[in-house]
Amino acid sequence: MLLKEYKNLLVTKEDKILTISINRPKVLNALNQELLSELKTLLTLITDTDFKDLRGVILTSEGEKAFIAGADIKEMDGLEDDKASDFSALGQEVSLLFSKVKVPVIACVQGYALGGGCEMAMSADWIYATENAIFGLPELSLGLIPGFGGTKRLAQFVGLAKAKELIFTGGKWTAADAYKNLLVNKVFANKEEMLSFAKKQLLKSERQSALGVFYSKKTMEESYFCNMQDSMSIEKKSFSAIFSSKDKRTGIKAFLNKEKPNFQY
Ligand code: DAK
Repeated sequence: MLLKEYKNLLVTKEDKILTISINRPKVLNALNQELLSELKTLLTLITDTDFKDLRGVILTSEGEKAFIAGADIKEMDGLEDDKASDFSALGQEVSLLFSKVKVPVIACVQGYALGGGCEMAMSADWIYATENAIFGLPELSLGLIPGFGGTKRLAQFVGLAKAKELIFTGGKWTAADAYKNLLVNKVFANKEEMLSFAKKQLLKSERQSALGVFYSKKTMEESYFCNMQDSMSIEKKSFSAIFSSKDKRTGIKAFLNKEKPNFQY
């Protein structure tokens, strides 16, 4: 079901890891509405997929030069003013769907991640990059502003002042800058090393309770912008939910018996 043919995406699955590769390399993987609609369809299917079949998702792209060079500027040129809100809504919907996926999602970035591309990367749970990666939100140079959640998410990753500086000045960050500013978790010499490390990290969750990963992600997403008291309430709700699970009994019993847990939720 997940592995059906898409015009603008390559989707593969190995060891319960699903890899989504954006596939419009001739235009540096620019995001047009057709591609975003395909991503929406695929991510909706993924959010309904159980941990038994899926332990992690990698978002990457085809071609050496770019992860995604932004929203498709040629398509935007022909976009009527009253359709801008639909376009923004579609991009935002796609970016929000990543947070609903029950397993970790890692963006693996090589080359340009600009505008909507940087915003898509920031929609993942975390970002890895190759040394040649370039990040930026250059929308202001086109007379626009970021429209797929970038004004919020960049500040979430790097803090408000750094985010304002990058957006207002149209600056570009190398992978090293992005790592220093906490936008990127780790930098790699090449794509193969990056993908192989991402897979290893995702497969570590095989040894964790998948239900624990799901509840941690849900709790962290829901509580990030809440005050401490509301965050505690959200955590308490998730904690109570997992406390009555089979995984909790399995994990505690295995520890007490000095055995390896075999989590099945
Ligand atoms: N859209 C469409 N085509 C693109 C593209 C893009 N974003 N980026 C590159 N291409 C195409 C080029 O036109 C070229 O096509 P051909 O001429 O060969 O047909 C091909 O990809 C190769 O690109 P270049 O020849 O330009 O390659 P270079 O190595 O010389 O330069 C570059 C690479 C990444 C520096 C350059 O291509 C570039 O500056 N690209 C644009 C980057 C950019 O400005 N990105 C931000 C896009 S704006 C909103 C919703 C969303 C957004 C905003 C508002 N609402 C509805 C409110 C989001 C906006 C954006 O993302």
